[in-house]
Amino acid sequence: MAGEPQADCLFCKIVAKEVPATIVQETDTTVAFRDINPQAPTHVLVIPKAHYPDAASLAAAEPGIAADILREARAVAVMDDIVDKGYRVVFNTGTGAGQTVFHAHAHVLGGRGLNWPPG
Ligand code: IU
Repeated sequence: MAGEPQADCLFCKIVAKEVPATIVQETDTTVAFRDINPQAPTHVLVIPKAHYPDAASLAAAEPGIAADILREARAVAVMDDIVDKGYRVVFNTGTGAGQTVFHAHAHVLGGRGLNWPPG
């Protein structure tokens, strides 16, 4: 069923604390943890506890939780003190855009200059 944990999903296992992660924030609906392969001094993933394969399907089914993700992304930036310098929130959506884990997640990146356009 939509939103239910998936047995083969790594991020569902992080939500369930079955796989370790450096969790920095947790709410009723979201978990934020440091990316295992950071691309910037701050690289945190904010994920919904509910399983949706990407941000678009999350937003369609649970717009309130999609908003929670954006609010928590900002809270990560405040926590890591990167708001003044600027930061980026990225939802890779689809294999062609670089999505490799099919549980919706926002990348929060900052702490260094970020180029545009991204690669
Ligand atoms: P992507 O947008 O789906 O490519 O992002 C997946 C991210 O999940 C990527 O940056 C990985 O480094 C990160 N990640 C992680 O933090 N812990 C893990 O065990 C695995 C991937 I697998």
